[in-house]
Amino acid sequence: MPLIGIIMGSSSDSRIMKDAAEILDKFKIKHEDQIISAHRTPTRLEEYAKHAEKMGFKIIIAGAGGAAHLPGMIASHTIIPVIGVPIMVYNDKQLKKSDNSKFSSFGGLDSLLSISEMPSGSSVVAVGINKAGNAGMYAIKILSNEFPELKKKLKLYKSDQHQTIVKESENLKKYGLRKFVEKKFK
Ligand code: RP5
Repeated sequence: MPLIGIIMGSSSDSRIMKDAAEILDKFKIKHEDQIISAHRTPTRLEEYAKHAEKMGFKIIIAGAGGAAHLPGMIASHTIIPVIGVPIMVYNDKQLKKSDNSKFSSFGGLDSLLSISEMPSGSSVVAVGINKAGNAGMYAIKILSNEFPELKKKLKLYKSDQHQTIVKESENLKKYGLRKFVEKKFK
C-alpha cells in the first residue's frame, strides 16, 4: 500500500514533481500520484482528501505553481501533514513554440508565498522553488521515525553524501581549481 500521496495542480507540474517520485523510489517507498487542481477541480480536491485518509497516507506532497492553493486547500480538508512544493510555472500548454515566456512573472515566488503564508492554526511546510526532491527527502525523514530500516538507509545515504564531497575535495586539491572545473563541467 502506498504511504505517500503525491499530487500536483497540472500535468505541466509533472516534470518537476517527478523528482519527489525519484527519491521515494530510491528508498523503495510506495506513492500514489494524481493531478488535482484546487481551482479547476475543487470537488475532486475534497474527494481526494477523503481518499487520502481512507488510504492511510502518512504524508501528502503537493506541488503547484502561480496562485498555488493546492497544498493549503488539501491541508484544510485533512490532518495528514502536507509538504508543499512551489513550482516555477511552465504554463507551456497554452504557449506557441516561438513564445519563450515560459515562467511565472514572479519566478516562483508567487507560488512559494501562496504555500508558506498559511493562516495560524493551518500549517503546511514549503520546500524551495522546484525542490520536489527535497519534499521527497523530508517525507522519508518523517517516515523513518516509524520505520527503523528506513532510518538505517537514511544514515547510509548521509554518509555516502559525505564521502562524495570528500572525494570531490580531494580531486579539487589534486588538479587545482582551473583543471578541476575543466574536467568536471566541460
Ligand atoms: C497551477 O497553474 C498548476 O499547478 C500549474 O503550475 C499552473 C499552470 O497550469 P497549466 O496552465 O500548465 O495547466 O494551478
